[in-house]
Amino acid sequence: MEFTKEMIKNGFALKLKSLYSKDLKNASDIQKYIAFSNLIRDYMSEGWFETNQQYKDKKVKQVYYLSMEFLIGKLLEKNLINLGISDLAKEALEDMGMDLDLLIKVEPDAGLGNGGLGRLAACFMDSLAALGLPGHGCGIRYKYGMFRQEIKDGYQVEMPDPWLKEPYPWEVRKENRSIKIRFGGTAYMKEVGNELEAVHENYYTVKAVPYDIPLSGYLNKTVNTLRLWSSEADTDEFDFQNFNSGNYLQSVEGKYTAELISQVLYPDDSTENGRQLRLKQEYFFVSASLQSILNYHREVKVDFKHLDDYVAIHINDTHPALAVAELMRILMDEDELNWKEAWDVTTKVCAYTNHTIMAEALEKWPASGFKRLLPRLFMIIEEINRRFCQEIIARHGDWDRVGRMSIIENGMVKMANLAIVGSHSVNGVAALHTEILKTKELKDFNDFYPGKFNNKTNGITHRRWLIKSNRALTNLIIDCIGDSWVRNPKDLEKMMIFKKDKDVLSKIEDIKRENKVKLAKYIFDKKEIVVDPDSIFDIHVKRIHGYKRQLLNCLHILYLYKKLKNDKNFDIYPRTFIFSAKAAPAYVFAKKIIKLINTLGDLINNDPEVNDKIKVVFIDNYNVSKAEKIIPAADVSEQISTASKEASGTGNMKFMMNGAITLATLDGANIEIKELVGDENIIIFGLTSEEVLKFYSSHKYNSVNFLKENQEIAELVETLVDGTLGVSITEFGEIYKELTEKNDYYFVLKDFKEYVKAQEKIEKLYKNKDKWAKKCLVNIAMSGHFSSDNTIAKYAQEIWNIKGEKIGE
Ligand code: 26V
Repeated sequence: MEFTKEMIKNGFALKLKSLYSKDLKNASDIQKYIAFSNLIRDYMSEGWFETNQQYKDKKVKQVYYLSMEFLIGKLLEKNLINLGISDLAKEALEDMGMDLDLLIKVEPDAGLGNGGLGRLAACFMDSLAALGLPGHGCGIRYKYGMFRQEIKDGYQVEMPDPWLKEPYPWEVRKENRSIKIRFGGTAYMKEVGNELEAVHENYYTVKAVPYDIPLSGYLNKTVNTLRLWSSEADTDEFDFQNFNSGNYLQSVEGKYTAELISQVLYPDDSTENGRQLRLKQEYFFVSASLQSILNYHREVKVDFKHLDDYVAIHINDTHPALAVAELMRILMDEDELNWKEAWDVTTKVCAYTNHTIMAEALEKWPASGFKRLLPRLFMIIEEINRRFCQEIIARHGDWDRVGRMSIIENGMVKMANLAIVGSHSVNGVAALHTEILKTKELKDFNDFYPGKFNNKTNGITHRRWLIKSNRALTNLIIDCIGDSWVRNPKDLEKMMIFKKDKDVLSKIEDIKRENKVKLAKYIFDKKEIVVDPDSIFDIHVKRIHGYKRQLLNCLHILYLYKKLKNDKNFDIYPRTFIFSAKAAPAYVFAKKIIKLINTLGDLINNDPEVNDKIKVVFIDNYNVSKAEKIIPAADVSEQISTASKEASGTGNMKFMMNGAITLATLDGANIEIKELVGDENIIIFGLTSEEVLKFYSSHKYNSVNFLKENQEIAELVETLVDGTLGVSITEFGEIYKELTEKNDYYFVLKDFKEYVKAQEKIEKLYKNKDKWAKKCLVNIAMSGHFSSDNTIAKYAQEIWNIKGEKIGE
């Protein structure tokens, strides 16, 4: 489609009229945003139609990425960039006396995810479409996404996020594609002639209604689909009967319980809390997705014995692992494949990604409740397991091994084991993580299935994390090396020839400073804290978790504060420590860390003896849009997890792409960043993963003894509970305990000295502006390797076996 300014202007005015009977003068901002987004969605509809048509006509193999979370953020600007009309749209609106940025601002940030895992899914969707790959997302349309965080008196307070309060212009409800999902009842096998037939009866059904969101590719005609399922009462069934018999209240209750399923995203990204509804959510969206995928392929008349020629199902973490059993169910119970045929094709279709080795995040369900909720699936899983265990015994004759590998063990259904057994590929998300899976956590499985395990290091879409979020840097790069990198992100490496170019280096510095000024202004507007854009912006943003060690950062700040207070000769280069992060509502320790950060902020920012040297800022309600504001302003990227614990990290890549220097442990993808930029362009410190794992297995680390031998650190730890911080001495008792009685599980104390040294190194390097800018440039130049385009190309080739499809050709 050829776009013109006139077309946009007329189209917009028309939309306002048709949707709201309003013109520009009397429409509200939100109405303008909705009308304008509606117009942009119309522009995508031709591509959307053609894409679907072509996939169908040519029966191309398509991948369906099943994920509990899609942290897609705002879509308007992304879609404008992908259509290639962001400048045109801006000018068109300007002609009408309007500011495009205002419309962008009022769009709700779709926070249908917790953190890295959900954002990765969103980056992957962007890359699939950009590469013209036939791939779609399947997930849940949560009525309430990730909670909105408010800070009151330094504490996190969770507020609901009613992101669907206003109509969401990017989605299309497809009522006619609704699916029925069965829960409860009883299941058994019945003899029919010579065959056994599965019977599932006395179940109740919930209706799954799909809402489709178009996913545009970058300057191509591909528009894939993100299909999110919403749960509704199935009014054809029990509800209707109740209604008829006058039992109105019960029918309303039915509606309520059905709607509950897709009501809210679980805000715990790893802890064990409140999971009753979770299994229901998982089956709900897995069953809806698989039924709809198979309905489609039945319509296009695919031979299900060769389903793997047409379909790949990706299991994003264990949350959709039920896909294995659900696919078996449909193939056998509805399409009459026998067990062997169904199993053969299921394992060829499914692939699984593991995103964590944190034991508490590995899902297990009590078998009894599982059986009650999903009796037919439970039967299938028992049979999968029976056959699997038989094979283990046949091969190894080792019952211990059976115990470790069994899908059902000790009355629990282990989702990771189900996903591994039912998939042809299991991948980790960074080289180290995959290595740990293969040699430690999942060693039995790796021995049993040689070749099944592989690595796919995570990536990020450079279209959002550079082009969209850092326009000035994007323009500078294009001035320097042209724009081939936009399609081939590794071409960013061409920037390396400017390593010694004073002019380019100083432009990089200017852009960084400009971004810092903008963030400083934002911080002042929101928090009334004045921060100096010429100080080092040292940024730690990610979910709060013990292993991510925000506490290590806090202790370092406290250390600087004490030194500045007590030692008149101590001087440092001014620093602004910026944090932004949500804590799981039930994770008490994490919430205390937020209070600690804010307490440090109050203490330090208001103390004239230190506040020209250090400032501490906590930015509320971290989400995708905040990340886009914060990351381009970073000088230092804090990636300081306890080695072995952070599977990959993706924030690390976003910072690098925006020219921050990574301060990191040898964990997750930090290791790969180091290999790319070289030792002189990253600051590494701390225990290695081997050392950490050795300490765990040998029990040789004792934090109380450690504190006895390290007086200075011991004194520092005491300040948490001696009143120095100006709050009750019990306030941080939990944190104190964590470091002492609980033996400092994440090695905060053990790594402290090295962290301080690493921070001193940062300071020294920063003072040499030219050298620092050169390091920034190297980081930017090498960051293209972490574009999710590369990651997705590997998934496509090595796991899914799907090919790019040029739409309209
Ligand atoms: C687990 C649970 C369990 C309780 C209910 C809610 C919930 C939500 C999410 C999770 C999964 C946690 C795993 C996770 O997010 N892993 C992160 O994945 C990123 C993308 O691969 C990776 O960069 C991070 O290092 C890894 O921590």
